Amino acid sequence: MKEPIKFIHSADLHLDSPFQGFFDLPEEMLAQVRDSTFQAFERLIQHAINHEVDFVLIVGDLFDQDGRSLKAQVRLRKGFEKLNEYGIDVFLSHGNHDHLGGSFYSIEFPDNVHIFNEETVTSFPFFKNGEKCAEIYGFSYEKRAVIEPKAGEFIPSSENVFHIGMLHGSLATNTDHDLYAPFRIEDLYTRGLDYWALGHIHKRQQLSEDPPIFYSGNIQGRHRNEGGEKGCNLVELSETGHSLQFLQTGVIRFETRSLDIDDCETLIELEKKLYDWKEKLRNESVPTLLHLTLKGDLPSEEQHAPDLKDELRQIWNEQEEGQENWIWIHKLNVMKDEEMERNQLAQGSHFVGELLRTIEEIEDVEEDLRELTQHHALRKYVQGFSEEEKEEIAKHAEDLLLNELVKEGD
Ligand SMILES: [Mn+2]
Repeated sequence: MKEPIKFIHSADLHLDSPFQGFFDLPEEMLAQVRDSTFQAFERLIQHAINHEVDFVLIVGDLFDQDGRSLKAQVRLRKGFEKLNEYGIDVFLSHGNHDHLGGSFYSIEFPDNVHIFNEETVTSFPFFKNGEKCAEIYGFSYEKRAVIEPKAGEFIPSSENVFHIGMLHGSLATNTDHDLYAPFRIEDLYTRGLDYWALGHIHKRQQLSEDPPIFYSGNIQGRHRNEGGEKGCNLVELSETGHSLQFLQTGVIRFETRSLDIDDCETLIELEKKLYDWKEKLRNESVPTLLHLTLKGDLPSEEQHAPDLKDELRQIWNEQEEGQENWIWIHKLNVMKDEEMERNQLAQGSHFVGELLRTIEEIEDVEEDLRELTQHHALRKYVQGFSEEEKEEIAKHAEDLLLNELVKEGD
């Protein structure tokens, strides 16, 4: 009779993600955003303690960058020390973002932490009350990319214990992400493991029911493409089967929403509509960074200042300071017909669609303009670009690319 085990499957902590491009966020909120990956990690630790799990799995990308910040490593050690006090083990592997070849301060973790230290799949036993009850298999990235398939290296022993695989990689059919350690679901099925803990894809998803094959997703969203609830899996394995529960860890949420404003005839009506709508959104949520699209035309009777959109955003955001579950409109769009068309184009699976989506993902053109703004000849005249100017530069670049691409002939 196998002793049941209970553990947390997490991945992609991306501790100390920089969260660039939030220039106008008030200091207090910005501090909350910048600390969110750490806070989410603390929630993860607290879940492990509250649920009295046997161990925690972290499947790669603990750090956001090759050069792991000292702060991230110290906070990580603190969390692990806390788990150690409660007798909870940690099994971790490194992924493409925090591969073993990166430069970092070598911080010693407590004895409860077991690290997969090579690119070949190896395993650790797990003991409970002196009895071995699980074997955990995994590997770490030794360099930034592991392009070989790894599934075949997961070979469970014949022992009558639970066999768990930790794999940081992507489905071979996934074209949206860098294809690391690619696998097909069939490759994992046939290995005979009891649970597959996957990492790398930040969106939580279940690839198979039995055996359970899961991406837990990351523990904290970092931009608009990582929206919604974020967390980890609480897993229980027993002789009779398994049970799974999602535990939320995200402390700031990214949301992309749209609101119809065709029925608003005045700016006052619009103001009121958004206010009511925002209050409804607030009830269901932690602090939120919102990408909002107003669908329709801004009420036309008023004389429009050229920066009306930005002014509205500022007015709406001012109300949020000091709120506990604030909702900050990070990007505000008003969509008219020609933009609808562009958006339709952006949804296509062709090259132009791909290009438009890539442009949308550029949170901040500052990076791309740096070389220009730091040029000595220009620096004398240009201090930097305003949000509006940057938006205009990005829009202009997009138009230029589109024009070139849809140009017929040559
Ligand atoms: Mn990742």
